[in-house]
Amino acid sequence: MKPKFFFTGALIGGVITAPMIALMYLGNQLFDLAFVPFDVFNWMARLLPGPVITFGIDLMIDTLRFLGVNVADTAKIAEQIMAVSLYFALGLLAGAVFFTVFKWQNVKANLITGIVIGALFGFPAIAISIGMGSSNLSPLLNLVWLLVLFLGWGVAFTKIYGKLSRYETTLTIPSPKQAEEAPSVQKVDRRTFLILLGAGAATITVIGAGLGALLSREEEQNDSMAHDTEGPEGKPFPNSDDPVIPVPGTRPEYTPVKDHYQVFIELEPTELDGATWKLPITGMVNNPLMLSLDEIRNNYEPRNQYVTLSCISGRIGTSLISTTYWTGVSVQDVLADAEIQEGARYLFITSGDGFYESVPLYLIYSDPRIMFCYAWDGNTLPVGHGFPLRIWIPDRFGMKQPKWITGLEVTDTYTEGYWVERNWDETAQIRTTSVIDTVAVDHIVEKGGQQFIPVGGIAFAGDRGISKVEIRVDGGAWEQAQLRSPLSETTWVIWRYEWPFQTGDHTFEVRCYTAEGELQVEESTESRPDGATGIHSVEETIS
Ligand SMILES: Nc1nc2c(c(=O)[nH]1)N[C@H]1C(S)=C(S)[C@@H](COP(=O)(O)O)O[C@H]1N2
Ligand SMILES: [Mo]
Repeated sequence: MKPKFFFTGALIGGVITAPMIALMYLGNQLFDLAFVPFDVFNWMARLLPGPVITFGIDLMIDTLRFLGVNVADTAKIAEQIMAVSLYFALGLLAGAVFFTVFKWQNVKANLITGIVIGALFGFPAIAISIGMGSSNLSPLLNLVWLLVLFLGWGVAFTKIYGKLSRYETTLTIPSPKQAEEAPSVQKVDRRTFLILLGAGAATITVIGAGLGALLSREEEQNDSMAHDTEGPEGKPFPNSDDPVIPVPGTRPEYTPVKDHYQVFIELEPTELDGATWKLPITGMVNNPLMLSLDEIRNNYEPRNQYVTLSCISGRIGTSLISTTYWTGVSVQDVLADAEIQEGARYLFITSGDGFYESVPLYLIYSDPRIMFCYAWDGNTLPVGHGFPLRIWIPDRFGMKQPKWITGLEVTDTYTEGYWVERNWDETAQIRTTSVIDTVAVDHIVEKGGQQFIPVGGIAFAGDRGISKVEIRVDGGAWEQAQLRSPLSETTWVIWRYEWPFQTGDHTFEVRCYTAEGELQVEESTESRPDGATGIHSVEETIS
């Protein structure tokens, strides 16, 4: 076996796998056909043990941060690039292995061998992809489409293999006569063939991927136009007449839905069909239920709540925190209907993407605000945020709150949630935190002949309220900021502080207290396992 065969095979594998990926992508964007690279990646992520995944994610995030990339925006894209690269590498490997075996065994390249290797490469991939069920089309349609692609891959492979072998034999053992007559012709032919092949593959890849990208951009634009930034249901915000105005440069108090941070375990949000979706409530209940989305909306009293949601993996000053208006029904009401049996202790929630979490029943009984949410900002819950149903639990990080709920089981046994199993904190209570969003050097205010620079940001303590925010500059004394009344008792608080102007390099720091007067943890800790702590600071040169 020569390494040369291996490399030639890998090259062929690459030349035919790239257009195949592009065609899959195009099929996915046009018709929602399966995109195998993501399915294989998601499948591996489910199979691999939690700590390996966590390590991989941490490594990726650290690499991105090191490169100075905004992690919130790009972590998913980096993961998706990894998924496509992995699949491409599998294509190279398959090409290399098949080529080497063909050469070694002197296999005849014909339609049959093409179909056989297409099937060998394709069947595991097709089984995984259809098994993951990421496409909403019928499995049969996907099967036919993927068979065409993979058998096409196999046949293309044997065609190229056959051609190359022919050139090789005519070139390596030329009869004297042939060599005299047409050496250059054959050489040009082989080169021309390779160039044509490369050009053909590149063309299909670029056109397929380009069209797909165009289509997906259009989709995004449509998405963002569906939601606007005004108050929900056309009503004014409850704090609209508060005299404390956010400093320019402070993040929006009410996050436009399209800008709400998103976190999910798979490569893409999970799409569930709202028309056929039903919520089964099973286990230790006297009256098992099977609720449609309409039944949930119509049979229970709706509840509305302004909510700030945040992710436990964010560092101090993270952008993985957002605020919107949640509508749903009290979990207490739904469980009352199901008639919980004595001795039951947990509500085990499963999700369409394989996510799961246990919620203690005592917590649900203690807080009627805990809701099954079906609308955000007055509109149907967006796909990326858990359509058709998600749970909200006040004062808990997002990791405890499944989206895309597909099942509820009332039980007396405890099962660790998806992220708890992966070494994150079991309770995951919100960490009291405060952030400086802006030192507004371009918005100097004058009062009584003195100039001030306004400084602004947020403070958040779950549902425990914020009583005080303090700022200090260059390690001086802590000074009290003004607080704007929040949208609700479960959102962040916007604060502002006016600092007597001084030129030079300055360090601004912020800290806050809960309603009960508890100071946030000032010591710096990592987000794992129970949420980052520490003081947020900003450096600014003022001239
Ligand atoms: N089914 C499901 N629910 C989930 C997750 C997930 O990956 N799958 N991620 C959780 C995490 S870690 C967070 S921070 C929140 C994020 O919700 P959002 O994407 O709507 O902001 O969803 C939570 N619920
Ligand atoms: Mo999260």
